[in-house]
Amino acid sequence: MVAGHVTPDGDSLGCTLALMHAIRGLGKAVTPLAVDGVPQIYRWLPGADAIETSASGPFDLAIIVDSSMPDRIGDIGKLAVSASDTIVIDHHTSESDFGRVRAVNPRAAATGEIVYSLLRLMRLPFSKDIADCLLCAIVTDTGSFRFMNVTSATFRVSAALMRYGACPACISELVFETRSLASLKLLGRALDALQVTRDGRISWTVITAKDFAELGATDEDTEGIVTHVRAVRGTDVGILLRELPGGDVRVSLRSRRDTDVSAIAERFGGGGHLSAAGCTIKSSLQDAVTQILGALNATA
Ligand SMILES: [Mn+2]
Repeated sequence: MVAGHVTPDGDSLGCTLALMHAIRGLGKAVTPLAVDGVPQIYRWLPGADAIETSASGPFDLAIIVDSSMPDRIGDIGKLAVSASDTIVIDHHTSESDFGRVRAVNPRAAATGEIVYSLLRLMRLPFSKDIADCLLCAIVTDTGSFRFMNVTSATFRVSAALMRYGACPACISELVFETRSLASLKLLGRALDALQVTRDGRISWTVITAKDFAELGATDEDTEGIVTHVRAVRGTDVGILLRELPGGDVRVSLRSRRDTDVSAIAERFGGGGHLSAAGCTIKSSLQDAVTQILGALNATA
């Protein structure tokens, strides 16, 4: 089995499917898994319809991508724990030591970069399908090569993937330039509610469960909204707080300078990267705003 994390992104799904193609190329059976299924914007990925949301084990081998902990991959984490052997391929910083083999490099812009290197080291043949999946992983985790995580290695790997026929402009168009009507209206409401802290360091906004229900929005419709929140001139951190139907609050954090938002997210049981992180706070929306701004030493 190959599985990525809950609420999958392009890196998680791209790596899962690239490995599926590579393993099938070896003539071996493989089950690609994503407990939350494939969001609309990633359904064009070659092999996306093979992704299962559950499976029955036991498996000979579990490969976990873009996540270091079995609990980050949801209910199917049990299958990973019970597999005869385990491999973790990831670029998040974490304290976890899950996996007999761990290919973890926090300097990689995307897990796709690491998967590319592993396939190369193993001298496995590349195909356009594999290249499309891995370039999608890189394009999405770097926001089309705009984020601070991009290194010269990111471009070297991407250039190699382009030689197998993968197209960054096509991927960006499919993933970033195409949205549902509900997601654009949700963005409108989020921007309308945008606020900046008294000291001007932090911009934040909220999406209520009512907004969500009125627009008929789905989880994936919140994708990318926090990037707009961070765009306010002079701010270091952008925060999106979304009230979940059950009453908890999902918090997405983005920073643009030296503020380590993963450390803030970890305080609330979440995690992520230096400049992109998230967590869930069990409280009312207003209380979550107070708590998260307090953690960043700011007031509304
Ligand atoms: Mn990733």
